[in-house]
Amino acid sequence: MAVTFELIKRCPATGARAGRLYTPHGVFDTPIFMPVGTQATVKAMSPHELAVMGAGIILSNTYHLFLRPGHDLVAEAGGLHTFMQWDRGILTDSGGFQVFSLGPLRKISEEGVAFRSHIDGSKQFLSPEKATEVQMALGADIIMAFDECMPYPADHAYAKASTDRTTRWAERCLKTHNRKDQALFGIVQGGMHRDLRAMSARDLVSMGFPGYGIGGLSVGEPKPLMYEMLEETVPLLPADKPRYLMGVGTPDCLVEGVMRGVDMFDCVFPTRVARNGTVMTSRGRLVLKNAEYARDFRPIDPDCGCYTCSNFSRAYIRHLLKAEEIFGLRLTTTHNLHFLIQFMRDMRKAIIDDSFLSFREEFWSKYPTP
Ligand code: PRF
Ligand code: ZN
Repeated sequence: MAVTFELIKRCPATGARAGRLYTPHGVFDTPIFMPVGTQATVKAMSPHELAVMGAGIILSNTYHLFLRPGHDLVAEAGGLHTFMQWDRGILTDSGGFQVFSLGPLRKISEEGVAFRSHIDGSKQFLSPEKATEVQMALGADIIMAFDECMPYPADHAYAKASTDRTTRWAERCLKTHNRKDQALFGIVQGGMHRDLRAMSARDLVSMGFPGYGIGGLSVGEPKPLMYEMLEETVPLLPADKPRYLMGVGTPDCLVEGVMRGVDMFDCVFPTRVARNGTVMTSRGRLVLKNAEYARDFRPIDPDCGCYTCSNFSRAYIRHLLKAEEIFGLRLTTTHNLHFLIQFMRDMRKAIIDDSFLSFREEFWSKYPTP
């Protein structure tokens, strides 16, 4: 098996778990946050910098790499790891989310999704078979089934039809997939309907995937509803397989997701907001361009050990951002990624030390209510 999961510790009071993911490109502790490298680069960071801050797996996107530079070219380069010079883990998302974000540019059928490229307007088609072939060519350690991430809200009838189709698509992905050094994860959908979440989880589990994505959440619904859907889904997934909550990565959702038994997360949030000067701390976000930081010579977060916080002040970084110097966004991105990676390490340690609930309590005592 290409990718295996070892469950190391379960929190006695909650669903939280500490585990370890074994891949052909290294062994990674869970819970884990995966930085997003959509176009075969985590924006503004070198692979060396990512490794230094302790990133284990990064996420990249089938949709983008299929359109540009093309999966054939990446395969010719020796695969995505060689092409981008990242020798740790890579997970590719299937395109099932990006394609559905295109709105009027796409048309869904049982066969797959026809869409127009956001780059040149050319006509394109992705199906479960094609998305799987593209991901086999890219060569990530973990690849995702081609699914539909339905819009929110979606009524029960639409959600049922969509979820059943996602399940049929997952079967087609499984049939197409033949790389033994790569794991294919199924993706649970079901909209915001408890019965459909449970149905989706049961149907996918019966197909025996080596791991499960939980999709269709964090699509505009209130957070308590997302937590409720997690509570409906996660207990139905096998305890000895990793669970990955797709597209979620703010500190509050990470704590609440881990408490409900999620092992893996990804989100563009920390890298995207960093590039507009927003940084994360244990007390919430700071918008560094605000005037209040002009003469603030403290680090972003005095408790953070990242390169940025070990060397530079809020006032200096604010100056760089105001002057539109590239180094400013490299510093904010470095901090945000380090912050989340360290946050996951701290949570894992708390789970292992049987202190996860007090970790969560302390987190919420400092963090502003969203
Ligand atoms: N499906 C896929 N990728 C995703 C999602 C999904 O539902 C989400 C939902 N938050 C993020 N990324 N394939
Ligand atoms: Zn920092």
